[in-house]
Amino acid sequence: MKFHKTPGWLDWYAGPSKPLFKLPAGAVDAHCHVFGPGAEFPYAPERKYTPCDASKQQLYALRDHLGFARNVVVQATCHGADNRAMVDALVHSGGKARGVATVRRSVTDRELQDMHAAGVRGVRFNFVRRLVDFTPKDELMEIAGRIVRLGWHVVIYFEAANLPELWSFFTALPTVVVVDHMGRPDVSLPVDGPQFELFIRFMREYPNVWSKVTCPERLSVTGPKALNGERNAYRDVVPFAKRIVESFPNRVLWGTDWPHPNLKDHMPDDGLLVDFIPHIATTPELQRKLLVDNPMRLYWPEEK
Ligand code: 0GY
Repeated sequence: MKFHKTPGWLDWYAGPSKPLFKLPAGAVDAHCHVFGPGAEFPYAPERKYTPCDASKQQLYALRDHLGFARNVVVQATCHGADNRAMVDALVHSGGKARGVATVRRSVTDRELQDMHAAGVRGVRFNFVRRLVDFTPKDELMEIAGRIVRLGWHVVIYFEAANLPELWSFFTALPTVVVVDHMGRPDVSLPVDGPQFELFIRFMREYPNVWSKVTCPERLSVTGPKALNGERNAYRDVVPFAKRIVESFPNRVLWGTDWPHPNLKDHMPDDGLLVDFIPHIATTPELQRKLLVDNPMRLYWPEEK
């Protein structure tokens, strides 16, 4: 089937630079996606956008170029609950990729077991209105109750302004809960203001809550522009991510978010994104936890 990408949508950056920051051995890109290719894995009829294709081969070439050892491939909303493209990427990774799926109540135990065998270790619940029509909370809680038995976790995606209304649902989840992109704070607000303090409280009071300190390119107002010729893009996001890394060093993950769905203003250079890491995890110990120890504990616990 031929798909035409949503107008205004940028293609992913084809010639990423080599990062100056040398990733620690065994580093995991813990948030990335595959899109299609649409001819092989059609996009879901209920999708809110049509991406450009981004194949598993292209993802794994980027992994090698940047110096990562492994990937966590997260189901993107353009594929709905059809996990075939993501699962195909896992099975062709030589054991170097694990995944996070989207499932509905109708998923069978057999399907869950097959996904587990392929390397899936979590499900994603999405509360970002521009990306999905919401699934009722009782259905999500039922799914969480089933996947916890497989040792999986729940990944949640929401905007900071919606945390108060989602709080009671999130805090009732019986699994490890991983928040995408720090709960999308408004980084033009103070890092110690009420909005971000609520997120910090969420992590402090619930030790099962983890955060991905990802997507400065989505959150930044100052943008990719470097200062003084240094590779210091997305500077306004640094205080937020750094605070989470330093407050909860054992519950943070990092990922590229390649191929960066829904970006219309600029497409990040993934090499520059990697160079964001030492600004938010400033010591080798914090870097090792963020990039190796934490993702390995969550996604490859049998190797720890
Ligand atoms: C991300 C962010 C976005 C999209 C998706 O599944 C998706 O479509 O996650 C977004 O548009 O903010 O994590 O990839």
